[in-house]
Amino acid sequence: MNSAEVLARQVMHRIDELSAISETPGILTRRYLTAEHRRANELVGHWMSGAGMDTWQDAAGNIIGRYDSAQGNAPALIIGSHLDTVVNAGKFDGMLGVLCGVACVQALFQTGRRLTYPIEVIGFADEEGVRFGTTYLGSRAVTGQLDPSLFEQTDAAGISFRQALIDFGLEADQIGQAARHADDVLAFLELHIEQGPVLEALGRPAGAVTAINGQTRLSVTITGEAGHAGTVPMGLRRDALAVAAEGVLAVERECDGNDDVVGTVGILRVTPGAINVIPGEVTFTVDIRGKDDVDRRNVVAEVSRAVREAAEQRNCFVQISVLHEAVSAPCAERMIKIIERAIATVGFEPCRMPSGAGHDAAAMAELCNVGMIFLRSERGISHNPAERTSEEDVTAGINIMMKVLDEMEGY
Ligand code: HGY
Ligand code: MN
Ligand code: MN
Repeated sequence: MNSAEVLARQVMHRIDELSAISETPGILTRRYLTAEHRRANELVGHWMSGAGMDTWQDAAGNIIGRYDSAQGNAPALIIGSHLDTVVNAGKFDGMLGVLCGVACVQALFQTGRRLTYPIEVIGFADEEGVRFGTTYLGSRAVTGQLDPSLFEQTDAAGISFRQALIDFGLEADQIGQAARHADDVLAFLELHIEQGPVLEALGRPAGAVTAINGQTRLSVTITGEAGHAGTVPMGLRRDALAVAAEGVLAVERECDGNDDVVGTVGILRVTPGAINVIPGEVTFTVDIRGKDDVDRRNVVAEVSRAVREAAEQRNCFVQISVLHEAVSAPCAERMIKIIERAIATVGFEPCRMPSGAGHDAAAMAELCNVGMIFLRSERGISHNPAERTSEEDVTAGINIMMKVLDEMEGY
């Protein structure tokens, strides 16, 4: 086995070890600022130290390893991805990018090689936004873009982001210490699984990402009136779930009508939730993505209008709040070209593709040039325990990333 193959084998074993750290035994769920987040940081920090890096946890709960350069303190290349997961997640989403970054630094360390620039590997603390609904909290702390109003956002148990930081041993008022200055950053590089079927359909292990689609996340609350399922005539009902149903179909209808926009209702909660009670209140989430921000915002406006119209027809109230909005983020042409050349040098046909999924690179694009390497997802499956990338493709990813590091010396 050559060194990349040895490192890939180690990455696969580490993926298994890291994915065993979960809030729920038997499935993988690891949310921001939980005890499992802390354990994951400790384990990844240990691996970073073993790769010759100085390590620390920043004021937002990101775990960071730094491998210094041969000379002075030149701007650092940041390699990163996230360590938090969705509910019942796959084990490659986010973690693979962090562990491949550690593997590449380990390859340099084991051969005593120092580059002309320092490398920092960051395990971002919260990309998925599962706990507080808004994403990129870790990477936005690094770019200095965190809106202080987010600290009052609460999780499903009613714990605020502010309190969760305190419980984790951090302070909301000090999160600004995690922010980096653009002058200290050469660029940001993220390796991530594609989470879709395109590379597999092309028969390629890797691709260069051109842009990360913009996204809007909404929380919609419909308030009607709970009532007896047997006695209230249909015309006198204020059925909140009937309104929500119209909303779910509006998301599907408005996105169906636009090739570049996708929409999902991932969570829907009915109160009081009894078989013989007319639903009095329903809360559901909407996730709308698109590469064109104007298209995406038009779809959001159309969905909002349809929900309000359905509510009016049923004498219900609607509250629509924007949990999160991220504009579409382009990858830097120079980084795309370097990644394409690296893919070709390693022996594969390069290709370019947009990312329908959000990534920390979208947040980091506010601070510096970003580039993303996509690796093939088997059957295009992700956000699902069946999510998988082969060891062979991980070997290709490590070889590609090493070639990118070589080229970044001239960036
Ligand atoms: O939701 C996403 O696009 C990403 O997995 N956070
Ligand atoms: Mn994800
Ligand atoms: Mn991800």
